[in-house]
Amino acid sequence: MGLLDGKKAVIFGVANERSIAWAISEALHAAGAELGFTYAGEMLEKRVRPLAEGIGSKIILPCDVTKDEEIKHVFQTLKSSWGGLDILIHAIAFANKEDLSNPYAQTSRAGFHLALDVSTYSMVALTREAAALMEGRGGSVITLTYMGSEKVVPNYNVMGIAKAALEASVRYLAYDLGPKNIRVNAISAGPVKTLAAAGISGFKDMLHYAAERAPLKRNIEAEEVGRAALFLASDLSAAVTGEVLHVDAGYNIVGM
Ligand code: NAD
Ligand code: IMJ
Repeated sequence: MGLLDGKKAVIFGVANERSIAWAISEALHAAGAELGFTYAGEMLEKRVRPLAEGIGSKIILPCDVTKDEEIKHVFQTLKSSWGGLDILIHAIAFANKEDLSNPYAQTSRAGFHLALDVSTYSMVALTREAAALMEGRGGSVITLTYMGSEKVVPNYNVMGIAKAALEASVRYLAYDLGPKNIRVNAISAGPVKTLAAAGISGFKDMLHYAAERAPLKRNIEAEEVGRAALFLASDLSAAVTGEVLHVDAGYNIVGM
């Protein structure tokens, strides 16, 4: 008996086996959930398809979240194949590389729009579609955020603004969807060496810095985010909604 036996989950944000979304997928799969996956463009299909097929997934679809028609197609397929949905995982973020190195004040209008479209609005669009498939059965929506929304983290820049808006979206979506027993929460993860982190100059130093200062005196593992997501996806967290759960070895609580 798994915590998620018979549950259907769709995962947005797997790029490779290091993705936080993949660690979450493994945790949900081990608990008995059936998973569907999307990938952002043909380049990533060759990475995502073998991972997904390896855990028996049948639904593997392209979805660039800046394209409404691709989002629609994903949820139409989920409706015809599964007839409903229980869990949505949103683990997507993107900003132009130069906007993560230049001073924040230099962010262009186009760069600002792109970061908030991909990293923030996508959560609203996907949650709206997911909620239609969760009608009458309830559900759990989970997104990924980072402490750069609450405090200045050098170079996080426009992503910090996108994550602040994402966390506020979690609260507003939780309020809207609560009456349908659809819960909406975020996990604020500590730094993990994924594709989204690999391109950041000085990332290794950031890992050391965080590990030295965190109460647990270490960094986190993606699997630990997976287990927190299992909690938020399952009935263990039945009364938790609108929450930002920090999975960061306690780093965020430290003032000095
Ligand atoms: P990752 O690179 O493995 O995942 C990011 C995903 O975003 C990729 O799968 C990519 O394909 C997807 N994506 C980008 N643009 C897209 C688009 N237009 N349409 C659809 N998908 C798109 O890196 P990750 O670290 O696993 O990131 C997942 C989430 O976790 C992100 O929201 C990130 O902000 C968050 N997060 C990461 C860390 C960290 O240190 N790695 C810490 C806290 C939060
Ligand atoms: C990203 C930038 C600066 C500092 C950072 C990060 N720290 C951490 C991250 C300290 C942990 C990773 N993170 C939490 C992200 O959300 C990353 C998002 C991201 C990364 C890239 C790199 C490649 C690119 N665009 C990106 N857009 C968003 O071109």
